[in-house]
Amino acid sequence: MTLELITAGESHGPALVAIVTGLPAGLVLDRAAIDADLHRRQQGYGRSPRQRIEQDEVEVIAGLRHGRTLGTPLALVVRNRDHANWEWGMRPWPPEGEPSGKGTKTMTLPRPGHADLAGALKYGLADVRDALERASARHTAVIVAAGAVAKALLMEIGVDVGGRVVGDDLERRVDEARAERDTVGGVVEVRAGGVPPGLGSYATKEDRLDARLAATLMGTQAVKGVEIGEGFALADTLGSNAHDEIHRDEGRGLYRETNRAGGIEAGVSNGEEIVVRAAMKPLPTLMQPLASVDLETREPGEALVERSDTAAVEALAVVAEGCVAFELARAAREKFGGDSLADFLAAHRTYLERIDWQPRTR
Ligand code: EPS
Repeated sequence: MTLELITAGESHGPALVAIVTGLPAGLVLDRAAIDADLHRRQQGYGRSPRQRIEQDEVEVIAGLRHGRTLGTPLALVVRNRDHANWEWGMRPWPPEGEPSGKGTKTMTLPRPGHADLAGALKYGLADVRDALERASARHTAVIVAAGAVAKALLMEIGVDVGGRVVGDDLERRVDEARAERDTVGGVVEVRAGGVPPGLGSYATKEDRLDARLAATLMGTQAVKGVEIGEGFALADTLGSNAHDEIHRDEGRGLYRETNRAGGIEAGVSNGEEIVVRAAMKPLPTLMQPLASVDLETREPGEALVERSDTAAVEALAVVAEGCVAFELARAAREKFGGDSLADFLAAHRTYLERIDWQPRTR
């Protein structure tokens, strides 16, 4: 038993779609909780005017009845309100009539750092819009919706996941960058408490929980680095200072005083808090464009300029939280299985009875 996620949707197309398979039957979902996460993702400092157009909310079109999962594929939809302004330009079928609205001009000047050039070459596209639409971080809205569903499942076994921006001077950096018509990146951190030891496995690379968390975060737009626990700093540390000594007392069972491993050893959760960080590069759509080449004329030019964010780091904190939650929920489904929520919870309870460990909160 595992949890899978497949998504579809373009930034200015009609909607984003996520299908989640492998949920147990009987999980209660709270629409307001999913919408609250969608709202949080939109609130960050430095976002573009696009966020005033979108007011993301989830629609569920399959897999749920009266607020409870059926154990069948769950289909989530988040509509793009901005599509109304792109109706001709992003119409799925060949448009008739005079071009109108946005997205009607062929874009041939790729932005360094976005998908434009790689996508145009790879797929043989004359209009880089055909690449950037799917590559856009607008996609993260539906990732957050799926993550909120995963968090509901994790809450049932006492696992709590939270993301935040690392560093407190983000607003100043955003203001400075905006004044220079530039963009900034940043670092986010996700912590998960209450994760039992034994999620993931060292059996294969694909099973390793740290590899899976790294992959889901690295698969998120603009992420260029991921570390688990003390990550890169461990490379400069002696072994005697790098590992987390094992202790035991009657109240807590087995525990560690330190958590340099970020809650994962050998690709398996060890019962301590999961700590993972992701580094986001500055966004590639610049109001002072970088050098590019016109793909049609092959002449030098300036990269295309269009409405964009100055920063989306606060949004990434919410997205990364959803990504980590989904991966932890997937690992929990693998470990505890069960067609119904009751079966899943019973397997979790039996396991906790067997091991010498007490849940820790974040
Ligand atoms: C994005 C470009 C901008 C962002 C978008 C991600 O879109 P637009 O060109 O429509 O202004 O606003 O992010 C979102 C729409 C969102 O909801 O997060 C990009 O190129 O990745």
